[in-house]
Amino acid sequence: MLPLSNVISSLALVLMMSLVFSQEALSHAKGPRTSPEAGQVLEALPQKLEMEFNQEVILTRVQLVLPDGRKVALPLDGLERSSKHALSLEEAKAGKGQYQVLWKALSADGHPVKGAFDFGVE
Ligand SMILES: [Cu+2]
Repeated sequence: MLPLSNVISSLALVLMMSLVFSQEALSHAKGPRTSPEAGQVLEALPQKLEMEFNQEVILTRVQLVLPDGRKVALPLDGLERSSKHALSLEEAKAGKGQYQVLWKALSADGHPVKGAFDFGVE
């Protein structure tokens, strides 16, 4: 017969493994693929910023840092849960230079995710 401590450690191992696998199944959002892409140089600011994640997310904040350093909060699409978001850049026209996007989102697993990338207009 197995000593009780062995049984307990086996049970603990099984429990840990199941936690690891459930985390995998519900892992948080990766990406996003964006348009404009990171590092892209454009001739003009596009009308929309597009972001595509590997799962549905809720965007909680997206800011654009303009070439002159001003930060503009982009209007969000409500609290829509989607893997694809397209935000208007109409309010952010600021000519040539380097732009930075700072974004925050809520993953399907409830974890906040965030990122930043740059693109240029020449
Ligand atoms: Cu997560």
